[in-house]
Amino acid sequence: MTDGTTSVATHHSVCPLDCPDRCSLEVRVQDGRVVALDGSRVNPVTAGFICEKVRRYPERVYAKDRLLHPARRVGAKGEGRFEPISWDEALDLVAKRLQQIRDVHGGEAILPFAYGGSNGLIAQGTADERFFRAIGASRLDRTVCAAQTGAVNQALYGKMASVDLPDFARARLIVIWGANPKHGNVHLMPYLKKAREAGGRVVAIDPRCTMSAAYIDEHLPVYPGTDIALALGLIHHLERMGAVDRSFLEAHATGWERVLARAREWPPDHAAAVCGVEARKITALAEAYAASDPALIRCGWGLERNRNGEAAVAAVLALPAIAGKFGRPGGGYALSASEAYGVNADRLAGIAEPRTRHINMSQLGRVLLEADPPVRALFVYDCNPAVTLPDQNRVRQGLRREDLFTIVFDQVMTDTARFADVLLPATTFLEQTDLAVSYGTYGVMLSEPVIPPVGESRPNDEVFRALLPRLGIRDAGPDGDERLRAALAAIEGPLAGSGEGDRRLERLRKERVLRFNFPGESPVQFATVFPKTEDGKVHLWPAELGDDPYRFLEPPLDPDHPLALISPATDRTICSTLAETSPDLGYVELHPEDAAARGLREGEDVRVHNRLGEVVVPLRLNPDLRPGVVNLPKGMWNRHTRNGSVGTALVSDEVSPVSGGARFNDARVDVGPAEPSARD
Ligand SMILES: Nc1nc2c(c(=O)[nH]1)N[C@H]1C(S)=C(S)[C@@H](COP(=O)(O)OP(=O)(O)OC[C@H]3O[C@@H](n4cnc5c(=O)[nH]c(N)nc54)[C@H](O)[C@@H]3O)O[C@H]1N2
Ligand SMILES: Nc1nc2c(c(=O)[nH]1)N[C@H]1C(S)=C(S)[C@@H](COP(=O)(O)OP(=O)(O)OC[C@H]3O[C@@H](n4cnc5c(=O)[nH]c(N)nc54)[C@H](O)[C@@H]3O)O[C@H]1N2
Ligand code: SF4
Ligand SMILES: [Mo]
Repeated sequence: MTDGTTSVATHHSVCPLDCPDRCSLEVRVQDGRVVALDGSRVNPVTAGFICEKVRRYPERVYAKDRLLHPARRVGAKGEGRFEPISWDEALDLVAKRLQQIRDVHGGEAILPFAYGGSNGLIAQGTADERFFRAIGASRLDRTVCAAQTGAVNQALYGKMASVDLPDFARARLIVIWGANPKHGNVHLMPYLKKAREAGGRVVAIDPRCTMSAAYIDEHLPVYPGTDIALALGLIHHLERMGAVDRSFLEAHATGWERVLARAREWPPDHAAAVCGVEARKITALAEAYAASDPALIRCGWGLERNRNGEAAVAAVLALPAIAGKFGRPGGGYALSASEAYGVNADRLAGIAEPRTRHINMSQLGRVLLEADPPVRALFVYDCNPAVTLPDQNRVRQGLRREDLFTIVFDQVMTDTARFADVLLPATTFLEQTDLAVSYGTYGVMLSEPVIPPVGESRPNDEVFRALLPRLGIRDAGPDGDERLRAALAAIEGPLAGSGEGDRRLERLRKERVLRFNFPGESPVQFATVFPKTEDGKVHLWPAELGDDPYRFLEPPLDPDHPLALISPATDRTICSTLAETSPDLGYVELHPEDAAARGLREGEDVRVHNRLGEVVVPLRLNPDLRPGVVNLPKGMWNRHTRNGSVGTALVSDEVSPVSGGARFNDARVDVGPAEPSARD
């Protein structure tokens, strides 16, 4: 406007990032630019507040790293030099190369590569999936997160709906096991406080203490990868105390005798020697768990990411069955809310899954270098594999292959984007339409654009819809409101308005959220929601988990690299998203004793290393970390470290035995001065 007035408006939106909280937002737009985001009350658990990182989201929308035009590589692979081209040129080029590769080598030579960039139902699994299924591309097994917890929950409970956040306030004992809600699930925190105000206790099991005394009563510093020992030690003591709920188990479970027999091999003293938590604390927790009603376990994702992950999650999820903790609000377990509903992938894609080969995403490096027949085209979107996957150096080596045609479709110039042959600019959630489902709260929300696309960026589904006819597939699937209706119809579960057919979208537009309706307010395990196994029972020794679901594998022993590496989430990023807005993300944490033993001081540059790689970053001392454990934050970009490598460079791409899940918290490293010679 020329008269000096400004236009300011507030719009509703939904945060689609890979975070369980799924906040409903209010977005302030001034003269067509997003100036501020905050929480709204559309999703009741958002309660009007959001995390600090998404408050910084306008920095991403208008970042200097933002991709504004399609572009073609002009420099060497990975160098990051590009020239702008038009969308038509870009789409024609992508279509031509994919068609050539498919004609000569078959569709399986093409690997779609997408994970958690956006949790919206439209952004992933719709037109993109239709495209890759139609051309017979390789299938991607998504194992980089929650593969182990998902497989175990499926095997034991057929996936049962989790206890909802507000019901945490009712629990008398909450065990936060391998989760860090302070950073990764911040809307749980008020309910922990409420539970404590009502006299409940909160115990955290984690190699580092992340929460203050305002939120937790006790912290048990388990050694990484040994939760199976701790959980079996608890079961052992429960049996010794006579606190096993045999009548529940007889009526509702199978395989429990075998679990009890296994736990008899784990008296608390033995468990303590393995997991590093004192025996008296193990017995005290078992006693508190037996005595508390309701008692609730929040199982996170920190404990799954090692060789014993599946066994540990199985033993942890067995606890509420063994101790008879189901059947009342606030009792049982919480893992992922997505278990309350299904999304019919075939319906969402509008096409059946082809019988093409499966590729484990956690092994991208070795796949690019060794797969036979080779992968010749890689189409990356919603993902930043150059930094987020195990064995970073091998991934980079694969991405450097001259004969690999790589398309990267992203919002900003990520470390992966630098390896592209063709770059496609994506809209952010503020510029596109989506349906937001959640793995932490129970509702579906609609988010519609609040600003026009920045630069020439486009939403995922628009791009794949434009590619479909270019590869000769005439039916590009539904568009506009039809695609929203189709996506709503693909949701299987007790979603509000299920009988209303096509009117459901109008209701969603008006009310902004459709809740999942359980009898009563929220799911109560074994009262209103039940295992979805075929016989409705808990399978405590399920065949799906192999011949010995509770087997303990010795952690790695490497005298040259004695420290256990963990790399959990921080409050700065969601995975690697928003790392560009956080220049000080690069650091490593050590316990002061471990630093002193190595003559290392706070703030100096140190080298974290093992046989796979090294990371040079400034040192931070953290007395809340268990001695013997090193913490390198998840989500760094190469620019955050002195040597351009991140924590995943130290993580092997060996995967978990049952579900093929990544093992980010299973590496061993040592830490030394950045320049050893200068010290001698
Ligand atoms: N701010 C923020 N929020 C996020 C994310 C993010 O990157 N940033 N990521 C989102 C995603 S994709 C996910 S999957 C979730 C993950 O959320 P969480 O379940 O909280 O997972 P992590 O942050 O990986 O790790 C949780 C805790 O497990 C501990 N831990 C590590 N190894 C072990 C172990 O062997 N045993 C036990 N008991 N604990 C261990 C870590 O120290 C950490 O405090 O968070 C989501 N929310
Ligand atoms: N060291 C370490 N690494 C880890 C983990 C760990 O514990 N430790 N945990 C792992 C976990 S839990 C996860 S979930 C993975 C996640 O790893 P990734 O799936 O790689 O997630 P992000 O790093 O967030 O990258 C998502 C990308 O998608 C882009 N994006 C967002 N929205 C859209 C969209 O609508 N369209 C398109 N085309 N692009 C979009 C974002 O800009 C971003 O670059 O990381 C894993 N990596
Ligand atoms: S990242 Fe999580 S806490 Fe932050 S706004 Fe998004 S949903 Fe909310
Ligand atoms: Mo994740």
